[in-house]
Amino acid sequence: MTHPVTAKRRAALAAQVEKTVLTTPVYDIHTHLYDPAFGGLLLWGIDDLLVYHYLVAEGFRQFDLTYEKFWAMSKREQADAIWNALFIEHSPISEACRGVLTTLNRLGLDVKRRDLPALRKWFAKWNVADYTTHCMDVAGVSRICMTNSPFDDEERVVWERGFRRDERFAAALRIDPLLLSWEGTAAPRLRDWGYSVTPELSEKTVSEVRRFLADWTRRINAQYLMVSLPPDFTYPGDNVCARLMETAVLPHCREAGLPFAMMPGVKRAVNPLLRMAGDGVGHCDTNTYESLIAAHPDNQFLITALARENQYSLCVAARKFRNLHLFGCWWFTNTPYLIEEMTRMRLELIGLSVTPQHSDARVLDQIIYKWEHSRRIIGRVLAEKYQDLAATGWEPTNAEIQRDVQDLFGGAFQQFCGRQQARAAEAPKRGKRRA
Ligand code: FIX
Ligand code: ZN
Repeated sequence: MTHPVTAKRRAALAAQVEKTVLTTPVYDIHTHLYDPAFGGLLLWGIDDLLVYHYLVAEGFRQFDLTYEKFWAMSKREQADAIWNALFIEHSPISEACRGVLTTLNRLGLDVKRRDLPALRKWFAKWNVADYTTHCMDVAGVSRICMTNSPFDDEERVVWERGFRRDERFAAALRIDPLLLSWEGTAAPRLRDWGYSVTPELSEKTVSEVRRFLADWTRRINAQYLMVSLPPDFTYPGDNVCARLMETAVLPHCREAGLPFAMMPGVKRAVNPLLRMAGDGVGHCDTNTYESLIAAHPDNQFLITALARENQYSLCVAARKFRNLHLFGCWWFTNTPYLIEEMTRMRLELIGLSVTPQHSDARVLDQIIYKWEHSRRIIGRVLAEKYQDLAATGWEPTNAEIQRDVQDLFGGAFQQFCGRQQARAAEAPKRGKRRA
């Protein structure tokens, strides 16, 4: 029996899905935002929006300026240069430019006047506490996960001093220097901080690295550990990164009941003259990640890959490994065309066991545009999927749609994290039974 879906029913389904995705609160699981207690580390406002490194990279394609001249400018001067080059002298159609306009528009500002001084005036009347709440309300974001690195000197002192946590901000322990620059950076720093480590990964050193991870996990109440990886990282392999992962990071994650998030495919400093805007992309070997995940069935892994070329094989890997959870459209893939492609591919291959987006916001206000743009795309793709189901006679109820969207916007992620916690809670009991 066929179930022809009338145009009216298709439209009603699309409207219901759109309403649900636009109103369901989001847990933004990876950002570079900070609890307001971190003071100046939490960026916000028009100048920070304009000097976002995505726009710096685009600005240099139009500027008549040397790198040195641009970097010698004040933040306000850099913002002026970017505004002129990308908004006044050309139409701001790139995703990062459009994002600034969506943000301003949703904040109730008039963008058509193209009046940067007036915009600055509007932002100047806010204080950070009220503005944080306002942005989270406008964006529909209920919880924000930070990226927290003990190797960042400005950030570390705040943790060490202690402060009252804003419960809307969760923490993630970022460990790139530990895994990617052990001898040059991490080992000497750990020694300075009282961990008795040597460049060689002796048993004592590994146990001290675990003590360091445990101390910081506890101090920041980390929800997961995280690293970004170059495209050529290999596992198994005789490299320090793989050895530290195996001997210290993954055992620590099992013990602490936390997933390990990996972000493969970033080539740091392809053009160092661009500073933070100078990183590039390379595709990674999915075999490495399959081998790592297969060798550690008791760990839970989160992955977001930078290269478009890796998205399909990672979806297939996620079908093979229940301890792998894919998340987000990271950085250069956080563009409408690729979000739509990736979301469709993921929903078709792994259904709702995925977190289709994170914002990666570096400036608070960006959560407004990043979520608005992604919600609409996710809604479109999801509506199409429900319409396909309706054609079989399977009518999704409003409650089912709501449940599914909640899963996509943080629920599935939290269930996935919960499994590692459950394993950690079980482990001592298992040990006792064996003894
Ligand atoms: O490594 C990361 O977490 C990246 O997201 C950043 O390094 C990058 O600069 C960024 O902001 C991408 O969106
Ligand atoms: Zn990031």
